[in-house]
Parts: sequence; C-alpha cells; structure tokens
Amino acid sequence: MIINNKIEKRRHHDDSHQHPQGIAHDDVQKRSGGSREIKVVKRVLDVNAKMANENRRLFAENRVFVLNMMSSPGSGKTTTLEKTLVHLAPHLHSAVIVGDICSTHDADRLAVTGVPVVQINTDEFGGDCHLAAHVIERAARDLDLANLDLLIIENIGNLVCPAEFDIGEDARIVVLSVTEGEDKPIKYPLMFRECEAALLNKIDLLPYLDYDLDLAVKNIHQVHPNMAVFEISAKTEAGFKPWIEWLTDAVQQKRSPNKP
Ligand SMILES: Nc1nc2c(ncn2[C@@H]2O[C@H](COP(=O)(O)OP(=O)(O)OP(=O)(O)O)[C@@H](O)[C@H]2O)c(=O)[nH]1
Ligand SMILES: [Mg+2]
Repeated sequence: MIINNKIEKRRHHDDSHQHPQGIAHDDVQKRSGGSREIKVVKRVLDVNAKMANENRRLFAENRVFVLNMMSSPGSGKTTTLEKTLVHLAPHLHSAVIVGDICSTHDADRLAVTGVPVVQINTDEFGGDCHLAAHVIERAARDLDLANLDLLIIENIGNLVCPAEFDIGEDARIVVLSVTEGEDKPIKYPLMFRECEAALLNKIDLLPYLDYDLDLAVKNIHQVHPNMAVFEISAKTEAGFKPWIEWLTDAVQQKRSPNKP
C-alpha cells in the first residue's frame, strides 16, 4: 500500500527557511537599543516540540517503536530499508513513512516489500529539507498504528536539518556511506550527537576506495563516545545480523509488558 501523502499547506511558520539553529532574516527583529531578538524561531521550536510530544504519546499508546532514519542524499537509507524490512517481516509488523521533496520513487521501491508505506512530498509546502512533527502526525493517520510494532521514518536526505527536529521518535540512526569520506562526523557533528547508532554503509566498495574505516569510526566516537556503529553493505547484506538484532531488541523492549 502506498499513500502519496501530499501534506496540505499547513506550516507553523512563514515561508522563510527556518530552523532552531539556523535563523532566517525574517525571524530577527531589530530593537531600538541595538540588541536583536529572535521571536519566530522560538515559536517554531515550541510548536514542533509540543506536536512531537503528542506524537510520542500516540505511539506509546499503540506501543509502536518509531525509528527516525537520517543521512545525506544517496547514502543508502532506502536500500538498507528494502533489505531490513524483509529480515523483519517474519517477526514484526512494520510500516514506513518516507519523506522526499518530490516523487514517489522511494515509496514505490519500499512497497515491494509488502509493508504499508506513506510517502510525504514537501514540495507543495515550500520544499522543506526535513520532516517536522506535524507532518508525521498527518502521515501517521493513514496507518493502522494499533497493528504495528515498528514504524520507520526515512527522513529527507540531508545531514544537517532533520537532526534539529524532534518528530516524536524513540530512536534515531544515521546512515553514513563510505563514499562520503571519513570526516563527516567531525564536519556535521549535530547529526552524530543526536543519533543512537550509525550504519556505516557500502562497505562492499572498500576495495575500490582509499577509505580508512577505523578513522571513520574514531571520528564518530570523537563526536559521540560509545555510539553503536554497524558496518554494513545494503547491497550484499554483509554485517546485517548485528544491525537487525539491535533493531529487533529495541522494538521488543518497547513492547515488553514489563516495561514501566
Ligand atoms: N555498492 C553499494 N551501493 C549501494 C549500497 N547501498 C545503496 N547503494 C546505492 O546507492 C544509491 C543510493 O541509494 P538509496 O538507498 O536510494 O539512498 P537514499 O539514502 O535512500 O537516498 P535519498 O532517499 O535520495 O536520500 C543507489 O544507487 C543504491 O543502489 C551499498 O551498500 N553498496
Ligand atoms: Mg531514499
């Protein structure tokens, strides 16, 4: 099932490009005394945080574990999901919300696995480069949450902005492919600080690259000590076992009746 969920124009902020840590010109008001005050950015944050908490409550009520998957464009989120969903299918009921600025390419690919997929396109409301909590709330209405164990949200390809927005998820992971270079955790630290695990993808390409895997892991741990790192190839499924176990354990913990 694919639902092409073109979220209606329902922004909580104006059309300028706004982020909690990136300030659009419209948001800055000059005071007569010369000091500058940021008003709209705080309102955006407050509204998003409130909606994220409502999402979290809804997901908890339905005991659905929600994973927010983020990365640069093309590092392999959809390919990893295509394979991961097949591994999980015998044990868990899963669904995916996938965000892209345009097109249903990713939803078409993921639907082949048989899981329900909701595609979000942000082009109709300004081409946002991240998914915000109110967009997830709208998309989740198209899913039968009561019958789900796991909801995976493939965020829009971007190594910066998605990390700034709480969407009510239980865990966040970042996919970093070996073709992006070892230095990305150092250059884009927020993403790595905010995530609980990293998938170091496309290791099947290592024989063809001058890539230092140990340095990449060291850089990840410099930003986020002890972060779980899974070295995988979504193409060959090398390294998948520990990744699938990590995810399955996380889902089971949320669904455990003994959990307070
Ligand atoms: N060799 C190799 N190629 C891969 C691997 N994973 C993904 N790819 C390729 O990388 C390209 C991008 O993969 P996607 O899964 O579409 O990446 P994505 O992160 O979902 O991209 P966006 O949704 O556009 O941000 C495709 O051509 C994949 O076939 C891998 O493990 N090894
Ligand atoms: Mg994708």
